[in-house]
Amino acid sequence: MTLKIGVIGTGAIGKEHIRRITHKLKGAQVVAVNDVNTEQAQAVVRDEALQAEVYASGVEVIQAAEVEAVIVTSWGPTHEEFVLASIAAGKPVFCEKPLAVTAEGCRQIVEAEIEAGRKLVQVGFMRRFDHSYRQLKRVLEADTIGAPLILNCVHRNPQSPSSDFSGDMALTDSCVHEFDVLRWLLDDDYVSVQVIQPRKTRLCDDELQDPHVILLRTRQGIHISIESFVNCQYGYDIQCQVVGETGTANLPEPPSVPVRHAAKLSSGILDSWKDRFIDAFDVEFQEWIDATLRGEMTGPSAWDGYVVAVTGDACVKAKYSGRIEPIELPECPDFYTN
Ligand code: NAI
Ligand code: NAD
Ligand code: ISE
Repeated sequence: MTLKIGVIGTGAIGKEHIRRITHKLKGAQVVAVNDVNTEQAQAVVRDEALQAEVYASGVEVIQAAEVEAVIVTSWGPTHEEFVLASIAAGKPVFCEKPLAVTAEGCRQIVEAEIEAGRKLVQVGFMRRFDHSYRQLKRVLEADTIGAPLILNCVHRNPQSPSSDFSGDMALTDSCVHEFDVLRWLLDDDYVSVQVIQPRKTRLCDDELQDPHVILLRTRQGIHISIESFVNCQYGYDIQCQVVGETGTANLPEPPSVPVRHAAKLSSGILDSWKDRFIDAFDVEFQEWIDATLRGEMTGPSAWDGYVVAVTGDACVKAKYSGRIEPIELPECPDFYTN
């Protein structure tokens, strides 16, 4: 069986996902694409030799008869409309993060999905599929270092991730990956947050505060510190250390050959999320394709997207109030606990 997919948004990550589905993974074919930049959509069809129709709008992709499932990789502010339209069409939809740019938008998606009566939405939180995060989770589940007490995390990009990266996107668009993967890792939820604005780097847009330090507290009382530094210059660097009662556990570093040369010992650091999470994206999409063909939805849900958006909103509030702000979530609906 082959899952026939429509892709909306053929920019950086849309192209990456189209290539992996077409050339690496099994069980799916891209049959329809759209981008507001039509030439870009046409170029990807030509360059990847796709047998796919270029549609004039995202909604036409969703409604196309040959499209059985949808991938949304357009800019964040467009996601809500396309996810709601996919639910209305009864089609499974994989949406890159963020699910919507406001918590209210995510809540509407949650309500529409519950109303539709079956799980259709998966959010692109690929770190849950990353081998190194899965290894770290196994160490915690085996109780090797006792109960987790403190997490020290780092999310650094060499430069701002996109040309439209502005305002509080470090909190609402970039650290969303930590917000998702850490509650998954700990099987916990957040209760409060404080955001610290350290001395600002000179090597970024004048408007942008960079770096930030985000301090989260969980229901179990675990203290999490996330340094977000999106213009660190030297590379793409993701770190996570868990301090437990009887030891510590670190997220494994991506493998790199240690080189001894010219009186130096060195090893490489990656420079993009594309390479750091290349295997995670492959696993994420193969699992999504397989589950969708079985009529299931097993990955990060619309509820997970909503929780992350509520956390992002609380971060923004805490940044400007300078205070510790509560993170208040309604009870998770039964629909998402089964
Ligand atoms: P991009 O700017 O390279 O691509 C976005 C594409 O969407 C552009 O080609 C744009 O023309 C198109 N687009 C915008 N509005 C549209 C609309 N209404 N209809 C159709 N197409 C539209 O951005 P990039 O880096 O590919 O990011 C896309 C999404 O992927 C974002 O939501 C971003 O947050 C997410 N992303 C996720 C990553 C991850 O690690 N999971 C990494 C990078 C991006
Ligand atoms: P991008 O700017 O390269 O691509 C976005 C594309 O969407 C552009 O080609 C744009 O023309 C198109 N687009 C915008 N509005 C559209 C619309 N209404 N209809 C159709 N197309 C539209 O951005 P990107 O880096 O590819 O990011 C896209 C999404 O992927 C974002 O949501 C981003 O957050 C997410 N992303 C996730 C990860 C990750 O690690 N999971 C990494 C990068 C990006
Ligand atoms: C980008 O959009 C991503 O999703 C990357 O994974 C992340 O590391 C980066 O900071 C985001 O902005």
